[in-house]
Amino acid sequence: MHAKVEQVVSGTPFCHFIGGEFVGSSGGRMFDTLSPATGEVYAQVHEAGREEVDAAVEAARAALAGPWGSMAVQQRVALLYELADGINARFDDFVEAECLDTGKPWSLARHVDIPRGAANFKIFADIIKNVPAESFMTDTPDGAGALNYALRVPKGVVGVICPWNLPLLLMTWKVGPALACGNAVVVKPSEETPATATLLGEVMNSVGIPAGVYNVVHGFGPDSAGEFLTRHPGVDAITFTGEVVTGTEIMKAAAVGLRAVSFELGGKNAGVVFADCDMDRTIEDAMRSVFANCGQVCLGTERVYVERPVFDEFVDRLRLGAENLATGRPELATTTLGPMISRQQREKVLSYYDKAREEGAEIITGGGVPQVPGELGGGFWVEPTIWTGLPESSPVNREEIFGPCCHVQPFDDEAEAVAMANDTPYGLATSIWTGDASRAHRVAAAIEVGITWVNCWFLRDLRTPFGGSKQSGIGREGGVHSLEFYTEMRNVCLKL
Ligand code: NAD
Ligand code: 6OD
Repeated sequence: MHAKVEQVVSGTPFCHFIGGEFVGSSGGRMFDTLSPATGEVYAQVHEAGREEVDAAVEAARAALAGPWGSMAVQQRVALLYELADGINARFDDFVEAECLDTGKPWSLARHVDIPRGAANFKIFADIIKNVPAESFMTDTPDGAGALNYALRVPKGVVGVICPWNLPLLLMTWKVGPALACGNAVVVKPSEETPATATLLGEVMNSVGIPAGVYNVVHGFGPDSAGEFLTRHPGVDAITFTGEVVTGTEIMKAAAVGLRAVSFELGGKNAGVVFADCDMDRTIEDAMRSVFANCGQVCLGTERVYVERPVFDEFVDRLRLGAENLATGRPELATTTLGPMISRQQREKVLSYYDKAREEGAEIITGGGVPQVPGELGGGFWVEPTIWTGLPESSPVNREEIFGPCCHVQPFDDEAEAVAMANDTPYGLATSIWTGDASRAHRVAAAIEVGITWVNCWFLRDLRTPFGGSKQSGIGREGGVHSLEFYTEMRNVCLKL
């Protein structure tokens, strides 16, 4: 066990969190979790079997039948505020835990992951507090009338299946609204990133969230905790963030018992740069959208279309930016690029680097593995990479790579750019950079994605609908849209 982990997350190895207690697996099954920055095992984790998943679902159900189920909304809201404050009170612990698990630079976790982890509780506490009730006065033949009003009730036990790229942020993005709406949850964090979900259990207890409201079971997907949870008949709804193929499996599991699903899936997002853009700002945004979190962001840009007159300038400036990124120890302020999450993910990304080379891409920069000295030598590093010259039909341009890389392609007019941006089975996000507001509106309306950013990237207002079109997802979360998923409406008709 890494010395730091013992200070940050109590309980070694990492335990499940069930019914307010940290518990191990009955058979003692464990798996290793690695530090992506060094490639070394840094902790062990209990792997849940059916028994632990059953216990977690039972604990969640018991919580709904207990004080949590009858708690006044104001009290729930107050607890969610305390939870957010509890995360902030242990801010540095969360940063360390997240960075041990992912290898991402501390600066990123400090500015994005952990603040959003806390904000996800406050925003949905505010939304549930202010949601209007729906009611209608109805005419009746006798003239007396009737009052129709809708009750908003929790769905029940929600299964939350999480990915590894933004572990706390994406988990609380689901747990926040689920709890605000009065549900109880069973979370299955990614096997790659068990730490912050476990740590959150400590905060839940410290602020007095009733036992069983938040449960965590660790493990893998198929024939492990993920599958046991999504197939469990005691789970009323499933919210999932991850790959399309996994979503397909989870949808089959959810079909049994006709459980509702909300899916946030992969992307192959386009960035469109028009010649009239503010190039300084565009390069700054494009650098983030391609390389932030080492390209492991579902909203990241892997295809960039640039209007021909500024193509060379854009490519050259993006290259300069990429070459200035610095790998290094996550805690150093000078580190701006972390590793891939795992050896497997690194192999996947490098296979696209090979493919691009074989297909004759012009490699603007990168394309390999950087020299990283010392204890980081065993980490899962790859070079930030930019290509041009590949056809749109290349797998490099069609498949989600999820690495620090992009292909840049020139275009000659707006219609061509829109057609290329839309030529994908995915539909998650697009960024447009232009100085022409009319063009921005026109292009945004024509692009088939859930989110279009104009002259920015990953600028989030948590009240807005969030989700993917085409194969990038099912449903929308965010603001009142989350309430639609995490609650059920029941109508009452009262004859006057
Ligand atoms: P993944 O699909 O491999 O795994 C996600 C989770 O599903 C993990 O917890 C895993 O253990 C679990 N799982 C795997 N198989 C399962 C099964 N059969 N039943 C139940 N659970 C199962 O995804 P990942 O590699 O962790 O994350 C990267 C992917 O997630 C990328 O495709 C990325 O685009 C996508 N993603 C999308 C969004 C979004 O908002 N649209 C956000 C983040 C990540
Ligand atoms: O910001 C969010 O709410 C969100 N779901 C971001 C997803 C990022 C994907 O990696």
